[in-house]
Amino acid sequence: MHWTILGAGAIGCLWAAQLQRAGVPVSLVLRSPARFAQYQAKGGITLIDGTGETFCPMPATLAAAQTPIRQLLLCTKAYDSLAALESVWHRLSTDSRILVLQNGLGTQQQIAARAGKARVLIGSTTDGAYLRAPFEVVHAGHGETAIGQLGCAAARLPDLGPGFGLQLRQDPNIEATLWRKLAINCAINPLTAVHDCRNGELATVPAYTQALGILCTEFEAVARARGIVLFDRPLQEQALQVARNTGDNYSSMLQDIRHKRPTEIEQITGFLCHQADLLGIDVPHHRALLEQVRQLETATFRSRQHES
Ligand code: KPL
Repeated sequence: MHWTILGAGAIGCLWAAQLQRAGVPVSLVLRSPARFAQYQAKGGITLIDGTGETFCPMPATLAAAQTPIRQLLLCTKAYDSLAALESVWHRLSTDSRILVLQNGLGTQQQIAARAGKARVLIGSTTDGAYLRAPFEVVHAGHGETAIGQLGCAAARLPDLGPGFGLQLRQDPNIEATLWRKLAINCAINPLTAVHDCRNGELATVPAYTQALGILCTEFEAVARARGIVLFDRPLQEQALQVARNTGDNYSSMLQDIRHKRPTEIEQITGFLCHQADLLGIDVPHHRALLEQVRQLETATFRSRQHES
């Protein structure tokens, strides 16, 4: 069955290219006429991975088109996902299925509330990918995508065809998986954004490692109070392992700051601070980072306005 991809960032392009390569009918939705024209000039996505470069041609439509959508992969930035969903709402029917794949927490629940839990699948991925240029994606690290449904342990994996080249896992407790990813993102992303450093430096610069340790302890207190089981070792060890494994990379949050784009801080650290408030738990170090990243965003936004 046809897949429609909304959100042509790194993960959206990776999934679109993999589907096309597996012989599954797939198309993109682009929301602005300028992006649509930019895509039409290329006519496809270039996938760069261990097998070399593959050009994967596929059609695209503007969000405002009328073509019905049966299976939607929603993989915009978290802060944009509700607006993105609204832009194609008129193309969805009660039979349409939606797979949401994004960072952070909070918006998945909002999308499930808007569309109805039963037709929304939620994913969490450890695949590493980045855009070398618009619609040209590098699959930099092979991971796994866990997929499940909020409040339902038995949801089935969506039909992606037998030749689909990404690793998938049916997840009976996707909410806990999202919390684990959130824990890693809360420990690594804001720190790298404010220190303008590679992930690996969090494990080699003592002051950064110490700050990461405090963030992990604060996070664990919230997770414990929420009854969320994180990892089978302390969060600090797990986060440092991820920082080392992705040592040469710049976190997605730092990349957003450097490219003067909005970050997902509200859906990552902002979500955690909100949960902590509800539980009456103090998370002063996360709160301080939330403010610092907000200030960085404001400063980069002002400098972008100044440039244009
Ligand atoms: O997911 C990540 C990101 O950059 O968003 C990693 C590399 C794991 C850091 O949190």
